[in-house]
This record gives sequence, structure tokens and C-alpha cells, in this order.
Amino acid sequence: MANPAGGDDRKQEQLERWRVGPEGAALTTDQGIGVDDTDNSLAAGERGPTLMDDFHLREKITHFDHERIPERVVHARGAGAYGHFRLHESLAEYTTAEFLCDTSLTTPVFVRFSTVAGSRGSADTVRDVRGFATKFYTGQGNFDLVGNNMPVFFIQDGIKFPDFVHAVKPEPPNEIPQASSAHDTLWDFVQLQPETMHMMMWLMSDRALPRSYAMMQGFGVHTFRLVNAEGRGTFVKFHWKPKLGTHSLAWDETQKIAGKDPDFNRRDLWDRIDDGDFPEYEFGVQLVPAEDEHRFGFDLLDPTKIIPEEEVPVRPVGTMVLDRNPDNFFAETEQVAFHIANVVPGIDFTNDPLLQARLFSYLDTQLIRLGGPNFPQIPVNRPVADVRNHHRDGYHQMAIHQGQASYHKNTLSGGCPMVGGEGSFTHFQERVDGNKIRKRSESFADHYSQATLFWNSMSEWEKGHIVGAFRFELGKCEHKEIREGVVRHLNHVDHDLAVQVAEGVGVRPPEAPVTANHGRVSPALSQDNAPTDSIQGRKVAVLVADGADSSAVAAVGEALTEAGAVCEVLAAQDGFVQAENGAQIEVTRAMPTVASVLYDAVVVPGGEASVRTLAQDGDAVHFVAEAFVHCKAIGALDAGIGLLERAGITEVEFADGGTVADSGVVTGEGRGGGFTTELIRAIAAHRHWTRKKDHVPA
Ligand code: HDE
Repeated sequence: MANPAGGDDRKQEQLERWRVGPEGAALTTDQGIGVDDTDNSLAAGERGPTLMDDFHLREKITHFDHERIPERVVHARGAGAYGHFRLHESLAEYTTAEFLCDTSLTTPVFVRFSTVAGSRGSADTVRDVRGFATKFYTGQGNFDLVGNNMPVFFIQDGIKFPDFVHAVKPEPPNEIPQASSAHDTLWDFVQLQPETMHMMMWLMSDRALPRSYAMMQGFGVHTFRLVNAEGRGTFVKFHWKPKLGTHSLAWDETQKIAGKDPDFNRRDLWDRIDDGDFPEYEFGVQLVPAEDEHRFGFDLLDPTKIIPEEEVPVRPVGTMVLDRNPDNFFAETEQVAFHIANVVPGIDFTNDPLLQARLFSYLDTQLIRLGGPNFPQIPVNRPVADVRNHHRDGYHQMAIHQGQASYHKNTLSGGCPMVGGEGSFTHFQERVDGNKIRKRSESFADHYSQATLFWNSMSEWEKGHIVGAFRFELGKCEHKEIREGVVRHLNHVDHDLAVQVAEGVGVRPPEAPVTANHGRVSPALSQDNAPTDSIQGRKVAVLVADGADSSAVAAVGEALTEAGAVCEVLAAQDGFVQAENGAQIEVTRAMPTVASVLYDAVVVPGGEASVRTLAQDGDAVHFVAEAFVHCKAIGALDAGIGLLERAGITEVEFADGGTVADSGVVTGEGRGGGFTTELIRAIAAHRHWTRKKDHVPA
């Protein structure tokens, strides 16, 4: 069976067996018995009691009563998709994992993106880390790369994970706040656990507010190990880089979206795949030879550290395309079970103490969440590789194991299944020697210098957003001594940062730096350097009323659509508006049902009467003003420029064929070719963060 993006479809073929459609079928009970009435219970008389005989009623209600399973203790809110991984460059020199060696292979995948702290029904656009978990269904078994969109973590040792999660989750007395780190317990934890500082810089940055799952990096976080045919190990960090670049929403925007469309990222992923605009990521590796283990100024086993890309470049070796939406959220996205211990021959672990604790946690958590040890048999979790072993029985066993022997060794089943077959997993042989101790290695002691590296690498606008985020989040912390504690740590990161945050949260700014800022930078960390050459999947609103210039609407729509954007025509009401020339313009959505925060850009075409009406419509004026304040591309043609003026966006100039008057504001007369070219460039830029916007109320 072919998939839309071409390539291997073993997983989809396997899933086909389990898919159940409603077409042409009669309603039955779970026992396959036809049902004559599912609207009225069986009762003794019209107004009489319901009868136990009604097996259909009992089965229907019982099944309903048991529909819920526990949500994930973290990463409860998620969205998933199937896709394919293609290798471009063989890593056979480093690993025996076939899917990383054989460039002719295509490997089916399932990816689940998630937020961490919120409940299953929480909003997508909260400030949080995003999970980026990938299940590779390889011919050698499942490999799960259970990563995040940030390359470091809050803690160094997994034993602190329950403490950390308890601190960030809603507080115990009242379960407030939902899906937010802006509360006392989180900051209390942070001030007492300075190893969090690097990750807190990422969390307070725009990385925590992704515009789209298709515009988000992914990181394996830990240092793993690749092992080649000779048994030689090479340290590796795994990376995903989105083809569309890493782009984020504005903080004010995320809060509004959380109300207007809490499913914003989930919907975006679904719509992109539905529209054939498949999210694509480059898979890269940072490789460190075993003999270089100690050449860095930090410990490779410390998950609060990155290896700067400038020191060890990320080598792109493959591409992942997400090309199929699930059929059923519960069956697939909810029941998918990732486990960091799912590795294939040629990929192995290191002694990173965070990674080690995860090796235990993921299997354990699935047992309670999915109700027993047979969850790997759930369709989405099944490997495409053969499964043969002596595991037996347990809740929800789906396999009918044949044969007398369910033990090894045996003669009765001919010794099968046999151990040590070709390609079986052999653990990397690492010599270890030590006393049993509870002690953090000295090599894990530096908690600040990479937080400083991150800060130094930010552009001015990114620094501004980080300061704003600290002021907001820490400002919500009621206990002044906790705010003071956090500011003291920030002063170890950067004095200016600490002073700016202190001033915003009402604590005395530190007088002097604790240590001098080392001044190092890693340009790869800044989103200011993300690619901005595409408007693929960007959502553009075109505002119209009766009297709009229909040829301008069509021309702009055509140009943007051709460049890959999704254009929607908005008017006060759904239906049609009457164009200047009497033609009808179809309205995609009524303005009150949407909001500027759901779009990447807004365009106001000409037509005197249309613009006059829009200028009298508070929704339309606010739409433009808000898009301006959120630094989005804005285009206006002819009379449409009047709406920009009405919205207080005054710094516009005119020029033949269109021009960028204020960064990202494109105006034009007579929609000359220059207008759409400039507009496309302005939208591709993602946001115009340095725009002067304080004079516009929105
Ligand atoms: Fe997880 N994590 N985690 N985590 N994690 C879970 O497993 C855990 C950590 C990550 O979409 C749970 O099936 C411990 C780092 C993702 O289904 C649980 C520690 C990273 C997902 C669990 C960590 C992650 C999870 C909850 C510290 C990035 C969602 C439900 C030792 C590299 C996977 C589940 C999905 C989910 C434990 C730290 C990523 C409880 C104990 C570091 C993307 O097992």
C-alpha cells in the first residue's frame, strides 16, 4: 500500500487489520448480536421499572462507565501523527542499527507531541516544555526517541523527578494553577535547586511557546551511545530540526489563543497533514568519539548541558515526514506507549543518571496507564518486526500462543524461540568500578555557565522576551523571599538579567555581579537565526465587507496560496459579500468566530465602501491593531491603508508597487507585482519582533 509521501508502509498495512469502519454495518452488541432498539430501555410497562433482562442496556452503560484510563502523569496533553523516516547518510561506521545504516530503507514512525504540566484537556499554548516522542518501527524492533523541544532538563538525577513534577504541577490544596509554572511551588523548587537554571532560561524563552509543532526543534537530551559492528562506542546526541525553522508565538498571543482555540497546536498539526502540507524534520547527530569523553568543560552525562553546535556540529543524516493523521485519538495517540529503553542493536545508553531513572519509569507507568503487561500488543505499539518469546497470559492477551513449551530451554518446541539469533541485542561492554554511594559527581557542579551561554546567545528582542517572562512568572509568586532567592541565582547567570528581573518583581536588585559573564555565545541557540524563507502553511486573514475589490482579493489569495499559505476571507457575517464590481466574494469565516491571534498575517484589500464599513467595525479595527502588536505581517492595498490608519498604525508610507513602510507592514497601490512579493517576504519572516508598537492599543 502506498502512502502519500511514498515509501515503506509496513506499519499501515499492519494497522489495517485492526481498523473498524461504520460503513453499511448493522448495530450489534459486543457479542455480535443485532440490536433492535438502542434508544429505549427494556421496561415492565411504559412507565414501569427497567428490567435486568436488558443486556444491551447493561453492556452499553458498563462500557461507558469504563471508558476512561488514567492520563499520563506528565505529558498528558498531546497530539500524534504517523510518518516516515528516510536515511540520507549511512552511520554504519558508528552503529549497527539498520535504519541508520541502510540508505535504501524507509522506516515508519509515529510521533506524539505534548505539553508537560497540563491535564489532558488543558490548552496547547501554555508556557511549557513540549514533548517530541518518536517511535521508529524498524525491522529490528521499535526504537523510541522520547525527546523534548529543549535540549536540557530541569534536574540531573531522576530521583528528583517526582519532587520537580510535584512542584510544577497545580498546587495540592486547590489544584491551581492549571498548566502553568507561574506559581510558588515551582519557584521554591527552582531557588533551592540551582541545577534548574539552564533549563529555566529555555523555559522563560520563546522556545516554550511554539507557533506550530512543524516549527519546533526536538532533542534526545541525554548523551546516548552508538555501537558499531566491532563493539566500538561513540557518544551521540540526537536532534530534530524543522524544515520550516523554529518559530514562536508572542506571549500575549498565547494567552488569548488559550481561550479562542485551546487546540491551536493540535489543530495546526492535523490541518497541515490533512492539507498535504506535511511537517518535515531533519534528523541530525552530534558524534563524540569515546576518547573525547572528557574534553569538554562539562560532563557529557549531565543532562543540564548541551554540546554547543559550534563545538560539535550537528550532522544531518535523515529526514522525517509526518504524512498521516491517526484514525482514532484514543486508540492511537492516547494508547501509544513510549519507552526510552526501547532501543535496537547499535544504540545503547550511557550512565546519565536522569536517563537511568527513565529506563525504569516508562515501563512502570504504562502498566498502570494501560492496565497490564500486554500493552505492546495494542496496534499502535506493535513492532513491525516479529515478536516471539515466552511471555504469557496477563490482562488483554491478544496472542494465541501455540505449542507446549513456554519456557527456555526446551526440547518440546524444538528449542524455539531461540536466543542469540542474527542481529540480537548485545549490551555495550563498559567497565564500571565504584563504591555504592549517594553522591553527585563534582563534574556536575557548574549550574550557571551554560545558562549564561544561552543568555549571551540571544538577540535583543529574545532577551526582552525572557525578561518579560521572568517578570510575569516570578511576579506571580506570592512569597517575596522565593523571588529574592531566584534573583540571587539569576545574578550568577548574568547581572543585567538579574537586575531587570528584580526591578519587575519588586525585589532589591543585586548590587554587583557574582562572577564576570564569560562572554561566550552559541549562535545556533538564537531563534533570530532560524530560516525564514517559506510561508508554507501560514494562515493569512483577508478582511472584507461589501464593496471590496474582488480582483485584489483574488490576486492576493492566489499568490499567497501558490506560495503555500492558507488564505481565509473574513467578513462580519458568513456567506458572501458584494464586491465593488457586483461580483460575489465568498466568506470563509465570520470575524466574530475567529480572532487575529489565530492568523500569521492580515491583508486589507481596497474598495472604498468596504474599508469604510470595516473602519466602523470594532472587530475589524481590533483585528488589525492586534496583529500589529503581535508583530505580524500586515498588507494593505489602496483604500485598505485607511483601516491601518484607523487602527493607529500610522507609520506607513506609499510607494509604487508596494513597500515595507514599517517592518512587516506592506502597502501598495494598484497591487503591482512588488506588493505580493514584499508581503510574502514579510510573512516568511514570521514576526517583526523589533517593531515599534507601544503606541497601538490592543
Ligand atoms: Fe519523561 N515521562 N520522564 N522525560 N517524557 C513520561 O511516561 C520521566 C524526561 C518525555 O508522548 C511518562 O508514558 C522520568 C526527559 C516525553 O507518550 C513517565 C524522568 C525527557 C513524554 C516519564 C523523565 C522526557 C514523557 C509519563 C526523569 C526529554 C511523553 C507518561 C528521570 C528527553 C511521551 C509516560 C508520550 C513521559 C518519566 C524526564 C520526555 C512518567 C522519571 C529528560 C516526550 O514515565
